[in-house]
Amino acid sequence: MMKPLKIVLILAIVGILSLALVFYYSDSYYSESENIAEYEVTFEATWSSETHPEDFPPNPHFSGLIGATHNSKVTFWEEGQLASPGIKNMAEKGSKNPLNSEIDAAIQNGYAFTKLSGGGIARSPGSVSLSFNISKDFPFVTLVSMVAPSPDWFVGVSSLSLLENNRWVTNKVVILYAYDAGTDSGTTYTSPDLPTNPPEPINRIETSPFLVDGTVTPVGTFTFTKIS
Ligand SMILES: [Ca+2]
Repeated sequence: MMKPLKIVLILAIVGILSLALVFYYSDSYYSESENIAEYEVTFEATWSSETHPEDFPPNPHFSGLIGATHNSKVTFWEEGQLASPGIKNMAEKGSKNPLNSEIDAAIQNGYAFTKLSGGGIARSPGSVSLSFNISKDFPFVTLVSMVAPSPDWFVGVSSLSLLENNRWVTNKVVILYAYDAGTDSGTTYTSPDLPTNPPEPINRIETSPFLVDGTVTPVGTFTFTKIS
């Protein structure tokens, strides 16, 4: 017969071990399931003749969304930096190429995880959504669309982190202002092509036609929502 004290001791050890096991597995299960998240982003365009009356074009639209999830080793565009060929073509023509190739190269080099490619907005105001996967090793999202028609104007986010304190954000709203890619010097929506030579750094447009009654007026929002 074992002494009651011994039995209690054994039971206590077994109890602690199984508790530790449960914690170990629930922790790894948690990390596993949370390593990759799925998000939906909705581009809500508000740009209209009411918000931006000056020279407002008759066919206001936005080109197809294009972007990537990536790590900090790659930047596809940044205010104050020159536009890549991909950003130039997106901003001037609404083309996804060669930005597509720049993203593919980043994926091949291990700097990007997923490519985001979706529809545009055929007529602004309007909205469009797309969903994508993102990983904790690649927690940044870059996503752009051309303000069209325009010389080289676009909206988007660059290296926006969806991870805060190692947790996925459930909802994030980004107010979108128009940027100038610095590659065409036209000053109105429908200006003829006028290449900027040499190119200038990307900058937020704080003048006409986005300066409305003394306020730089946004053209829409991106809303990122975690769906799983
Ligand atoms: Ca320009």
